[in-house]
Amino acid sequence: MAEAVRKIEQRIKVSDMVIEVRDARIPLTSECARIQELLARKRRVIVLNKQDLILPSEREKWRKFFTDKGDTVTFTQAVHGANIKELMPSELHARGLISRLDRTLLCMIVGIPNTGKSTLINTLRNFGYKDGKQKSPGKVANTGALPGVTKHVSTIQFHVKPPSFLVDTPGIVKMDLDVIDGLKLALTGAIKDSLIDPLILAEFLIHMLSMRQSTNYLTELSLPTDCTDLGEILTAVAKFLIANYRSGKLCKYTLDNTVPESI
Ligand SMILES: Nc1nc2c(ncn2[C@@H]2O[C@H](COP(=O)(O)OP(=O)(O)OP(=O)(O)O)[C@@H](O)[C@H]2O)c(=O)[nH]1
Ligand SMILES: [Mg+2]
Repeated sequence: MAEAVRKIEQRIKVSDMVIEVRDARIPLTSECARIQELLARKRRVIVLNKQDLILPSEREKWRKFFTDKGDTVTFTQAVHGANIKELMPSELHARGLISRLDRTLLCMIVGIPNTGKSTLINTLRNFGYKDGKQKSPGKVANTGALPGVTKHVSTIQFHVKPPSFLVDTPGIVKMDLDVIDGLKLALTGAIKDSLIDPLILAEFLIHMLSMRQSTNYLTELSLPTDCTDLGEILTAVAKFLIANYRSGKLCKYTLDNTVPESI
């Protein structure tokens, strides 16, 4: 990882600008902390991706927060291309993120794991080629639901005129994570599931949902809306499964074998 970070830092220094991709569900915790100092000295747009996973009202609150701080932000849904136009060279120029449109553009994509960096690259490339009236080139960057898919730094063209390139990079994890940040990152898929006990993660989720008074799931489990006890919730889930089996909603399998198994 140290080697990858060193390479990324070198490439940032020679790039025109940086797109830092964060997860819209954790706009602060998903900052690329290990290289923040370097990023603060570059022209940068903070892309808050996975906007589909937060409420529009939250989006506007966070947009104001970043804009008031002087940051340039764009909310995207990379999988479906929402707001991708804001990252095209002409728009980057209009927003003061690049100074010229008559020469080659090199743009670094950085972020913590699993924020959608590679997905964004594929979408930008498709959009960029269409923008230049070129045939859609298809997917080039590997993507996947688990963190750590991209292992190497690679450069990908995404626009023809001006010739524009994106540099895909492996996700950079913060070194000294505190417990709460670790749980938020695990819950949003930025760190591997094998590193955290799912029961601890579920308890954290229950706590967060209760703080946001988002407790419809408890009503569905016939539990009081102030229940925060994981044991009670797991028992209610067990009862829910049994009741749904009995009513035929879960599945319609017979429990007996047609032919008794031979010994
Ligand atoms: N809901 C939602 N999912 C998305 C969005 N963009 C990407 N994803 C999903 O997020 C997961 C991670 O996407 P990647 O593009 O591989 O993420 P990455 O940042 O390149 O990940 P690493 O290479 O592991 O650092 C995939 O399952 C994508 O389909 C989005 O806008 N909304
Ligand atoms: Mg990737």
